Amino acid sequence: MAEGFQRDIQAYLELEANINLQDAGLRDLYQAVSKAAMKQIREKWENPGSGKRACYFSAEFLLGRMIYSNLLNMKVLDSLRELFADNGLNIAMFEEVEDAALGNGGLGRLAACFLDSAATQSIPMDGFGIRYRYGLFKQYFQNGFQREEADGWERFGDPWSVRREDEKVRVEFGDQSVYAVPYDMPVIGYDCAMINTLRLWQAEPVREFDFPSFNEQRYEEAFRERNEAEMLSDVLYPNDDTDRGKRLRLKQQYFFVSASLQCLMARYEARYGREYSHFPEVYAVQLNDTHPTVAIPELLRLFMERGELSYEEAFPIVRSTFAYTNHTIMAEALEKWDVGLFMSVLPQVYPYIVMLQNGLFRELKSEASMETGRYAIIENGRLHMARMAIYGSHSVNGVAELHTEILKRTALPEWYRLYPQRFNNKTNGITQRRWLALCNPELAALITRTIGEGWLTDLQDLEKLRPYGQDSELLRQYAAVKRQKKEQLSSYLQKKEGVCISPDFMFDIQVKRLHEYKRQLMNALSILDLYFGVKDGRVQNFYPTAFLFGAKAAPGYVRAKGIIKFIQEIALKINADPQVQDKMKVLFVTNYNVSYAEKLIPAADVSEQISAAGTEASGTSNMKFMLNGAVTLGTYDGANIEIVEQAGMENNYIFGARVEDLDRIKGQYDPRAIYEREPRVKAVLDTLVDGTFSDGGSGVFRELYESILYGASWHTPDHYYILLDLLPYCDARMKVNADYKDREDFTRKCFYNTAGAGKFSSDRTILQYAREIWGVTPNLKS
Ligand code: PLP
Ligand code: NBG
Repeated sequence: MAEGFQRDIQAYLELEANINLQDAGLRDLYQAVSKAAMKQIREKWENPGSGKRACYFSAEFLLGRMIYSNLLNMKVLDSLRELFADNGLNIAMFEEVEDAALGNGGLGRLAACFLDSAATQSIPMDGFGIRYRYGLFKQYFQNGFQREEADGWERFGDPWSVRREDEKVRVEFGDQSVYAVPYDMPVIGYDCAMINTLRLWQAEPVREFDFPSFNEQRYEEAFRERNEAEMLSDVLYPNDDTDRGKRLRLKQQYFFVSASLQCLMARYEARYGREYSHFPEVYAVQLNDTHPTVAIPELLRLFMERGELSYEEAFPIVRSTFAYTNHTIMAEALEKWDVGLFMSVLPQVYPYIVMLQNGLFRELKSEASMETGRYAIIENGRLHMARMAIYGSHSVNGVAELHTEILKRTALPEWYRLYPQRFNNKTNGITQRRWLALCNPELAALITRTIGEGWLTDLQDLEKLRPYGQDSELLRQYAAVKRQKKEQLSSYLQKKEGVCISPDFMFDIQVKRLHEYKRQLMNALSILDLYFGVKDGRVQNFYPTAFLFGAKAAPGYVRAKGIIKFIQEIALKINADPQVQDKMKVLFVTNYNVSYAEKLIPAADVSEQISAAGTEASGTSNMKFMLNGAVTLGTYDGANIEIVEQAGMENNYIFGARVEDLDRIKGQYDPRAIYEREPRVKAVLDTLVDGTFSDGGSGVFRELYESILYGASWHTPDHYYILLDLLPYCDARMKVNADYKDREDFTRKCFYNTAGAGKFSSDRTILQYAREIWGVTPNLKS
């Protein structure tokens, strides 16, 4: 492949851009390399095989930069590096190309990892979503406050997509009708094991524009239809929980769901006509959270209207088709739609939701003990999407063991009682291609030298590393890799952020969306406690540490933005204090995204995973840190539990209240008592209100202070138990700091984390979905 690939790059440049390799600019090179790669895979891509396919419906795919991972999976990255080097070029130039950030955070990134894993494991699975013109906003800081700007991810074009004009479909709303035009991206498995498709729909007007209005110079009117159509796929909603009640958001959901189902129906009917009973033998549809749940009544509608099936005939087919993944138990993120709004946007779908509700009630009545109220899909003028998702699916899964248990016992116990066999767990995973091979080639090479390259497609192979935990020469090399990644990050930060972070420091990193439950504020308060301790001599022999943060706050989330400002203020103060200069540095990086993650994670010594117990469904950055050899400083929450199970409690730092503890003290939690009792707690919390830091007159620091001590009302102080866990957290932090000084011993802890990460490959996760939910078998011949 490599030779043809190199030839095609040059041919493309000559033909399309009339330029040769040495003289070509970034845009031409990006286009040429990508198109040449597309040519290599075209034939395989066009022949997807005929077996059952899984369809991953997701409003978000946080893909990141595609060029390197595609070339890695095609195994032509090295050959390109050589070709470029021979011509005085460096493939690092493609770092200018924007990430495709068509997702918010964990949920969207999981979808992207699943695509990579399914193609690698030869599982026929296609993704279906929205081709947002603007992905997640770009973040910058002004005087320490987050500001947002539009993210035009297509600045260098989109050579990885193919527009399929002939497969466009109409999508109808109560007040609007639009075209959905598919753009297909190849999803290239490792070593081209399989090439699946990510189909993203773009909204376009049915009429280009209104000519009569145009002639009369009424331009706004002439283009109204176009604007209103394009708006549907214009922008990703920047919340990583739900935008409740937003009409446009509901339209976006129906837009991609309706288009995707029409596409599946057309393919199905080409084979079986309107005999729909075989549908679940051909397609398994996974609903990524409740965002695509309107697919359930929509498919019911299509069967009943097009196939003239009765409800009794159609519903079992629908139910056998869908499976639902829950990604959060946070009440505010469980989608509910106002019935009036829903009816005005989707009048044709609503009657089918009523049918579902009636069907559900009939089922409940036959189970004598069941009381219908707690199950109602339509309740008090609102549609409960999670309830509809559970009723209309044959499988409901959580994303880590603890999370699934909480779903069964606490969040959805009535549903678990009704359908116990439907609930199952699928612990999340990450792709080791992007999150080790690509982002940490130095460690990848060391691992391959030691145990061979099997880990690239079977991460359990990392177990073979374990015996080397006693091999000081290997540990020395492992430590040298970490050092190298820290040096690389350090020079990147110098260039990008203008801040000097010495690679001699310990790197302690918390990167993830900014959310109260993730407790970045607790991290900040604990840094202040250390700072005060170092200054007044309470903390002795402190190993120099760089505290790094990266996070975007939803633009409307005032408290989250206040927390960013607070951390920025702390950074200013500490970084300017000559007394602690050689001990502490604090940095909040700008515009944390997938590509930034690829630089930060391999350089971490400590991975901060400090959510309040029971709130983080799983987490996936925790797995990326682990794989790259950081210890977890975290709570007993989400997948952290499974991480320490694999890597050893003794190789990680778990602190704080557990779910059972919190259940016990619920209702009695009294943060004010802790605040009064513990002078260190009082000292750090008071900095929010005593003038130590400035919130620019916004009042947001006082609001944060009060949210911790009193909550929104007197009855609900701090849902996330920050003061309860603060001192145990500080203690755990000091323990890490002390342990770090024994460099060989600490390196060994890191090493056992890498060695124990095998379980957390998304290859394992996706194989479980395929076998246990979809009944899709890996197609090994392809
Ligand atoms: N945002 C980005 C850019 C990521 O790469 C990831 C996953 O690694 C996440 C968010 C999710 O992070 P977490 O699991 O810590 O919430
Ligand atoms: C997030 C959870 C994370 C989890 C990812 C992927 C949402 C709604 N949920 O803990 O908060 O890792 O989903 O499952 O984004």
